[in-house]
Amino acid sequence: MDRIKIIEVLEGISYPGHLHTQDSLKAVTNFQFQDTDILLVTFPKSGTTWMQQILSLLYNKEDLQHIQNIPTWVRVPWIEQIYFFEYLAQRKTSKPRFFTTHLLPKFMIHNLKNSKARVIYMARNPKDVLVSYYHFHKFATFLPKATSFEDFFEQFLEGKVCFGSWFNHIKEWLSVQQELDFFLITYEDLSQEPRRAIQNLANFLGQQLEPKDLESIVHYCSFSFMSQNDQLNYSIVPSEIFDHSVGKFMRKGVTEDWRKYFSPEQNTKFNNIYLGEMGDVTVKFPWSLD
Ligand code: PPS
Repeated sequence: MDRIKIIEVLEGISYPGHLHTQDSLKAVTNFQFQDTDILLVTFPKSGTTWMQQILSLLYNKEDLQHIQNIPTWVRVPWIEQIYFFEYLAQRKTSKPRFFTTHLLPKFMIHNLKNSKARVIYMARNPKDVLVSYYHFHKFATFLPKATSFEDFFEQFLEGKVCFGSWFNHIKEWLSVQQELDFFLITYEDLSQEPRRAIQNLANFLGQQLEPKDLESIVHYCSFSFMSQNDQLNYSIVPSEIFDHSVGKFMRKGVTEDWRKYFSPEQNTKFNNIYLGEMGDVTVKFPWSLD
C-alpha cells in the first residue's frame, strides 16, 4: 500500500508502482518460458480479465465451478507484477501455465522465441480502450487522477498514459507475430460472435470442445455472470486500491461506448492519428472508425 502513489518510469514508459518495481519489470527479460506456456498479451482495458477467464475455462472443462473461486489475476498472473513469483509458486503443477502481460515484446521476445510458448494477443477498438481506461483512472487509486476526459483523451493519443502508446503496443506485437506461435483475437469478435471466437481460439490451442462445453464457457465468461461473481469482478479488492464508491471494474462491457464520449472534433483528431499510425498495418480489424 505504501507504493500506491508511486509511478515507475522505465525507458520513457510509466507503470503503476503499486504493482511494479524497476526490478519486477526488468526480471521479465530473464523469465524462461516453457514450450507449453500460454501468454496472453493485452494493452490495458482490452478485455484482459475476460480472456483470462476464457483461457482457464478452456483448460478446466471438467470443473468449471471450482475455478470461479480463484481470482483471475492468480490463475493467469501478470509476469511483470510484484506478486508474480508468489502466484507462480501457488499454482498446481498441471500444464499449461498461463500468464498475462501488458508489456512490449522487447522485454520477452528473446526468451519467447527460444520456446514454443503460444501467444494470444487480445485487441480492442482503441476508442473504447480510451473510454474504459479513463473510467479506470477514477476507480484505481494507484493511477494518476484524470483531470478531465479532454485531458485524458490527449494523454492517451500522445502515449503518455501508463503502459505507453496503444498504437506502439499493437504495432510492435504484430511486427513479431511471424516469429511466434501467435493468435490475434479481438474484444469485438468475442462480443459479436462469442461461440465462433471461442471455437477459433480452442482450435489454435488444440483444445477439443463439445457443444455443451462451448455453451458452458459462453455462460461462465459472459458479462452478466462475471460481473455478479466477487472473485471475477474485482469487488474483493480493498477500497484503498479500487474506490468502489465511484465505479466498478466490470463497468459496462459493451462495444462502441466511445460514441457517448467523443466530440465530433475529438473523433476527427483520433481518426487522423489512427490512420497515420496504423496506415501500414494490413490486419483487418472488426471496428469501424466512424
Ligand atoms: S485491465 O485492468 O487491463 O486488466 O482491464 P481489462 O480486463 O483488460 O478490461 C476491462 C474491460 O473489459 C470489460 N470486461 C468485459 N466485457 C465483456 N464481457 C466480459 N465478460 C468482460 N469482462 C471484462 C470490462 O467491463 C472493462 O470494459 P468497460 O468498457 O470499462 O466496461
